[in-house]
Amino acid sequence: MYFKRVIATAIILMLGIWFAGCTDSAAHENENPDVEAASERITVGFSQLGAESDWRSENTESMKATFTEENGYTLIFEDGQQKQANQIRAIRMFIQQEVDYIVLAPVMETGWETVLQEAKDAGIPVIIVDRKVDVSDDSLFTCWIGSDFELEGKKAAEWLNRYATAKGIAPTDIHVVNIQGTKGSSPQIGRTKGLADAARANGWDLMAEVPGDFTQAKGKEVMESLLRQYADINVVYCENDNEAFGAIEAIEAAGKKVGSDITGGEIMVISFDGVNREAIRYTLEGKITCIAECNPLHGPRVKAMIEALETGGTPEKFSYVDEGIFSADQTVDVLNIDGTDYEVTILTEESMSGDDKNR
Ligand code: GYE
Repeated sequence: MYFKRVIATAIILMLGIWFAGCTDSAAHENENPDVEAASERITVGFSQLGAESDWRSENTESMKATFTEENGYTLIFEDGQQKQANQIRAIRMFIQQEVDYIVLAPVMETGWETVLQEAKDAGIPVIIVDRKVDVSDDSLFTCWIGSDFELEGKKAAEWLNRYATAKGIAPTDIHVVNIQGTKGSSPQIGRTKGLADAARANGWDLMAEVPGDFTQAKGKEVMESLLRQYADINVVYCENDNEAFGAIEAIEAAGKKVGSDITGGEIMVISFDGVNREAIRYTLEGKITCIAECNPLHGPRVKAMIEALETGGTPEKFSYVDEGIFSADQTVDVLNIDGTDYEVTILTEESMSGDDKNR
């Protein structure tokens, strides 16, 4: 009996010591600064649409460089690989993980109602970045930051209009094809409209509009087939620089020349973005005649929105980034669009030398 009691007491004592050790180590864990910092960090789930272009790489980089642990964030990054279904899956995962904010760069405008409603029901604010979502109820997202894509398109088209007028080129002598971006995405919709409206207003021959998915490979493929179909193309309007790189390859492989002498047999390349060195180099060489800028550096802008929300503020529902237009050709120095003047930045070797940034 006694012996049994001694054993029981010993077991109880041992359990007691073990339990104390556990609580002790748990208490220590809470004192661990890393664990504490992690619980204080803001968790952001970012659904990026893919990695189709240089613009997209810069955009991803900007987000990753902003939402760092040093800045007080835990970033969960998901690449949608151009598929809306992947993005929807990522958002549902973020909801399950109970992130503090969801940031969505949507591949296309439509089809988001259900999943955004789910995020709203879970009480998670959603910030839309870059492209827009087309939803009937604006309360399904907190705010949006990006570019005015139609204005970009208007700038590029007005540049062509001013150039043609200055050179005495008749509108009917402009035979333009449009290599569009991803169908149904905001930049495609806006940039396509910018050109189509200008073609109608000015009387240009807009021969074809074909999607090139914002990639170099597709840009090349589309241009090859357009060159086979139409002999008199003298302007190609590419809805981003990567498509322009592909189109230039196709034009040169077909034995034709890219450049601004469109009544002398050259094919003028007009493009969008202007975010990497190659695009700027091509512009200085006259291979790309004009680029309407599209700025991808949204990380700090999204962070400012989150900071405002954290302190009880209300960011603007829609915030547009200011953007320019670049050319190495000096024919057009200013554009007027809807009553506002936009100066053309004339790129020169001198102005670009010593610029070791990506643009
Ligand atoms: O112009 C293009 C990219 O949505 C603004 O997507 C963005 C566009 C950009 O792939 O290069």
